Amino acid sequence: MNVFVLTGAGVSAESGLGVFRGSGTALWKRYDPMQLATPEAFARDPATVHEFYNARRRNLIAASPNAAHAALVRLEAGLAQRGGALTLVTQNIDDLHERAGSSRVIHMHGELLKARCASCGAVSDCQRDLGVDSRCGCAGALRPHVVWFGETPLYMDEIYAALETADLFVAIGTSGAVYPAAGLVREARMRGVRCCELNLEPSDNAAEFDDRRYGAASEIVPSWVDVILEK
Ligand code: BV8
Ligand code: ZN
Repeated sequence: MNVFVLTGAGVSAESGLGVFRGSGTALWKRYDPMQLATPEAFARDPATVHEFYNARRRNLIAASPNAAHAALVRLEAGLAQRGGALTLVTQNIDDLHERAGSSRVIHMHGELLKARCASCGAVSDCQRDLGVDSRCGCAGALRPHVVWFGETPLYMDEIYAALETADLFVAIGTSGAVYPAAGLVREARMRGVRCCELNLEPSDNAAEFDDRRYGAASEIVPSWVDVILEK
């Protein structure tokens, strides 16, 4: 059985990372991601955008994966033992899936712990604060390696290819508000794939799902994985 999982900010919420919509932590009251996660904001006020990502990077480094991340590691191993596979696509820019032990994570919106050079495009690991003076070896300016609104998501060809072989599509902890990520469930349905939503509350595209389970990810994801692996 091949399972395609798409995660959003809700899967990292119980690890203390902010969600974009709904009740947020203090960090999100100070900054509006919709205003700052754009190339225009970065061009206009790079120092503030760097500060926004520096605060999230520090928060992430101090955070830990939760039971939902761990359950997806168990799912990956369990499917492989049965000759199947897990494709894990995330909208999140955190590395909590990797730190929990997931072996292949497709970050369609980039990664907070990486930086990209505006001149040569080189992507490098980044655990420290970035600023307007941060430079690449080629002397180009560094920006967070994340996909901002208006920019093209990463790995889309690989993502659509994985949908071709999926037996089940599961969205976890996402509001279904951001495209093209929110359009993936419809792509799955058009291919006749069964779709399931695991979230705290109904997402904007809840009607597109065949099954829907609501609750905190750290509770409903482990119990859902138990059901999948018992089948
Ligand atoms: C693009 C990185 C062209 C930066 C992010 C139609 C088609 C195509 C594009 C558009 C379109 N309409 C509009 C657009 C433009 C735009 C868009 O979608 N705008 C929205 C606002 C309408 N899209 C883009 O610009 C994208 N680029 O379209 O390029 C293109 C198109 C197709 C193919 C090629 C090219 C780029 C979008 C990427 C932006 N970057 N992140 C950063 O992180 O700072 S998006 C950012 O917001 C996140 O990455 C994430 O994707 C999104 C937030 O969504 P969620 O993850 O769902 O998080 P959210 O807070 O919304 O929801 C959390 C959910 O969890 C909630 O439902 C909550 O109830 C639940 N929850 C909370 N706690 C828990 C929980 N669940 C379980 N347990 C809990 N404890
Ligand atoms: Zn460079």
